[in-house]
Parts: sequence; structure tokens; C-alpha cells
Amino acid sequence: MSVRSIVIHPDPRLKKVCDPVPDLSDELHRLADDMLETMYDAPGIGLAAPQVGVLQRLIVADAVKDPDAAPEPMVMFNPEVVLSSDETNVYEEGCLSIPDQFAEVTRPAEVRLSWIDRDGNPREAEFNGLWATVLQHEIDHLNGKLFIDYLSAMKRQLITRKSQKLKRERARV
Ligand code: K1U
Ligand code: ZN
Repeated sequence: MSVRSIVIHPDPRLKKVCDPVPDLSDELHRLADDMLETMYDAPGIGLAAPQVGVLQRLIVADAVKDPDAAPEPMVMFNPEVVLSSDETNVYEEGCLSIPDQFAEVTRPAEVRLSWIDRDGNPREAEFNGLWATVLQHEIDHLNGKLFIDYLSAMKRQLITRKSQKLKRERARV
């Protein structure tokens, strides 16, 4: 397993609609393992394949908040929202592709997802709380959407400029 480098906004790869994953392969399993390692290393609670430069529909997440609790790594190939609640939740979101920037985003409080698991089995389950927020944020990444796309044009521009500056500074060192 290895830690991959994370694509920083603005970058055209973060605006692309990703392709469905065909049959699972050793290469895709390796990518999933690398993404989990990259997420835990960051540290983060989710990661989508385009954030490591791969334009395929794969996400990983672990939204267990308690640092003393056992980790719950989740790997989802071709995840889809099949049902969303009318009830909403507001959460201050961050993004590993937009370091140090946070903003409140309103999303459905509960979602039912379908996906293909690590073993190639089709799965469906409901998620709420932080899990629902993170998984929707990650699925948005697969559709070329970032959390700043929910903000006003002015806030989005401000955050984009800050991220651009940070990206330039990182490229210099
Ligand atoms: O997709 C990503 O960029 C990862 C992102 C997921 C996310 C966080 C919060 C709300 C929605 C989606 C992150 O993990 S940002 C880092 C973060 O939130 C965090 C890091 C360490 C401990 C706890 C949270
Ligand atoms: Zn993100």
C-alpha cells in the first residue's frame, strides 16, 4: 500500500464526471487500499478516486469520530444515491483537495445508497449523520462537484483564490 498525492483545486480532473468501474481487478483493489492509506495519512474521513487523479467511480470513507473506537474503512465501487430524505442537515465541510477551507453545506440528512463492495457484491444501505454527509460529498466528487459549488459565487471565488495561492506556494518548495 502507498500514500498517493492529492490533487489540489483548481484542477480540471476535479471537474470531470468519472467513468463507472467495470469488473473489479487487482489494480482496482490496490487503488482502493492506496486511497484508504492516503485518507488515513492526510488525515481525512473520506476520499474519492479523482482526488488521486483517477477518473473512475470509487470512493473510500471512515466517518467514525471517536479516536478510541475501531476503524470502519468503507470501500464503494460505483456508489449511487437511490433515496434522499426531505429532512436536511447542515455540516461544516472540508475537502482534502481544498486544504484549510471550511464552509457550511446543507444536504439531505439521510440517504440510501447502492454500491459494489470490495468482494464484488452489490450492496444497499441507509446512512445518516456524518456518514451521510461524507458519502454525499464523495459521490459529488465522482460527478465533478465540489462542496464550494453549493456556496455563493463570491465565497467560491474567495476560496478558489486561497487554494490557488496555496497550490503555487506548495509547487515552489
Ligand atoms: O473528500 C474529501 O476531500 C475528504 C473530506 C471529507 C469530508 C469532511 C467533512 C465533511 C464532508 C466531507 C475530509 O476528510 S476533510 C478533513 C476532515 O474533515 C477531518 C480530518 C480529520 C479528522 C476529522 C475530520
Ligand atoms: Zn472533498
